[in-house]
Amino acid sequence: MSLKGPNPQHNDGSGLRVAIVHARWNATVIEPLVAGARKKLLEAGVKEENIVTQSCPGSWELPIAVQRLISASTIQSNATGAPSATDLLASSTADLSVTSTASGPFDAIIAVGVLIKGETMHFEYIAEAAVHGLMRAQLDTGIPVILGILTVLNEDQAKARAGIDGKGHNHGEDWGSAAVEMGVKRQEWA
Ligand code: DLZ
Repeated sequence: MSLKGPNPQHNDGSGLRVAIVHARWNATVIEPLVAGARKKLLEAGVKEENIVTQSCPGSWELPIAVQRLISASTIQSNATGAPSATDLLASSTADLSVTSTASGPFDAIIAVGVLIKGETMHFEYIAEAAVHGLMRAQLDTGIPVILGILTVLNEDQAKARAGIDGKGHNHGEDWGSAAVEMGVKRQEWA
């Protein structure tokens, strides 16, 4: 057992539906993080068609994207003929890249963003607001939202936390495992 890290448990994700919502800022770091999360979802048995991936401009937009995605998927699962999560998001959030059209409520959502500290106060404002917004989204809806926002001082730290160039550890993998565990627990605790 390691001193640091989540010490992941094995959970069966075959009955889960999971969304990954990622910001497009710092895309070279975002891409391996999303890939790491997807890898762990698939390894746990989550079906390809039950993984929905969406994007939004930056980390600031993650809370509203997560909230709309949850809300749209719940509406979709409650009303026959209602618009799908994908339809609602496409009309409400800018430039979303849809990689799956599966429908139904989500058991967990992974919000992925990379904030790199610059010379302005943007970093602090966005980080605090996004983290609070994601906490609010999960407590308001009861759908676990996995905090996949890296807050780092420079690009080297960002790369190390995404496992780029074989250095460090890809934190996206931990987020995928956390989503499976919390998705299973959400179903057990329903
Ligand atoms: C504006 C901005 C800055 C300076 N830095 C980042 C960043 O490091 N990571 C990130 O995800 N987004 C950043 N953004 C964009 C904001 O999150 C947001 O998309 C814009 O302010 C538009 O609302």
